This record gives sequence, C-alpha cells and structure tokens, in this order.
Amino acid sequence: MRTAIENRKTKETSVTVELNLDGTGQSEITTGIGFFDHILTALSKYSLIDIKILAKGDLETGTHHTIEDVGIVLGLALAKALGEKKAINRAGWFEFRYMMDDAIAESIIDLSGRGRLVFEGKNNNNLQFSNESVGSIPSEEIREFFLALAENMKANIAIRLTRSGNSHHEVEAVFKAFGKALRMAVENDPRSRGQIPSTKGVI
Ligand SMILES: [Mn+2]
Repeated sequence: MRTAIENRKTKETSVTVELNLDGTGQSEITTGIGFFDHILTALSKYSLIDIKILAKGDLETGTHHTIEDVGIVLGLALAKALGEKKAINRAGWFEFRYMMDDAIAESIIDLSGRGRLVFEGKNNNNLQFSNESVGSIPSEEIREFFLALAENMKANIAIRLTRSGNSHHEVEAVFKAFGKALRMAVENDPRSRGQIPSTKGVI
C-alpha cells in the first residue's frame, strides 16, 4: 500500500496529513477554514487519493500560515507515499472544463524530483483570480499553497487558468484540474514492470 503519515508542529500551526495514493477519493479535512476544506475535498475526490488532514493554525493572524503549512505537509506526505516512484506514470495532464462553462483551468505535473511552480493566466501572465478573496480566504493564498506543495513533494507543477469566471469556480477548476493531473501522475503503469520512470534510474 502506498500510504504515508506526516506531522509538523511549529509555533504557528500543527498539521497532520495521512494519505493513501491507491484510494477511492475519501477524505476527512479539518483545517478550520471552510473554503479550504471544500477545495481540498475536491482535490481528494478528483485525484482518488484518500486524504485525512487535521490542521490547527493561528487563524487569528489570518489564513496564510495554515494554508501554506498544509501545502508543506501534504507535499511531504505525497513524496513519502511515492517512495522511489517505481512503476508510476510520473507525468500527468488534464484539462478540466467546469460544467457551468465559465471558469476553465488546466494543470500539468511531472514528479521529477525537482520543485517548481508555473502559475499563470492567459498569455503567460501571472494568474489573477477575479476577486481578491474567495470563500473566506485571500485568493493570493492559492498560489502559496501550490508553491509549498511543489517544493515539498518535489514536483514540477503547472497550473493555468485559461478562462475567468466566478472566482469560486475559478479556484475549484484549478483544484480539480490539478487533482486529475495528480491522479494520472501517481498511477501505476502496469507495463513499466516496477521500474523507476527515469533514464537516470533515480528520480
Ligand atoms: Mn464549490
């Protein structure tokens, strides 16, 4: 079973993440931030990774520490569960079209062993959500989450919002597109016969 548990405690937050890469998209997410719980639940559902997150942060200072630290610990847990990355597809891509047909996002991921985030809107400019806040969080925190995730799971992650819409839908489209790409990347490829998918022999 490709599972992992990670804990991290600082003076700002206490975060526990438990996951199963070969799950069915079951989740129990409690971060104290309702909208964040909502989009992390979508990430679990679309990636089919079972995810439990319990985070207690200094929300009196805002949501920044909690969102970034959940990204760090989720990234560490994903890296641990992937281990040597034997037999995985390694790369994933998916374009998700929101059913209400306003916000459209796409995501590409390479579990390359290097951490990099490309986070852009149309014309390769920086991704800007339509509103400065979405749900109960500043929308700029979404980038901080994915940056922490990319660095700690050591993956190259590209996220592009190709069509604006309702800002809640924009963020959901981003998380769902990323979830689908992640599901493809972590999936075992039966034809690989257990090999590590790299010409270097190590990722
Ligand atoms: Mn929603």
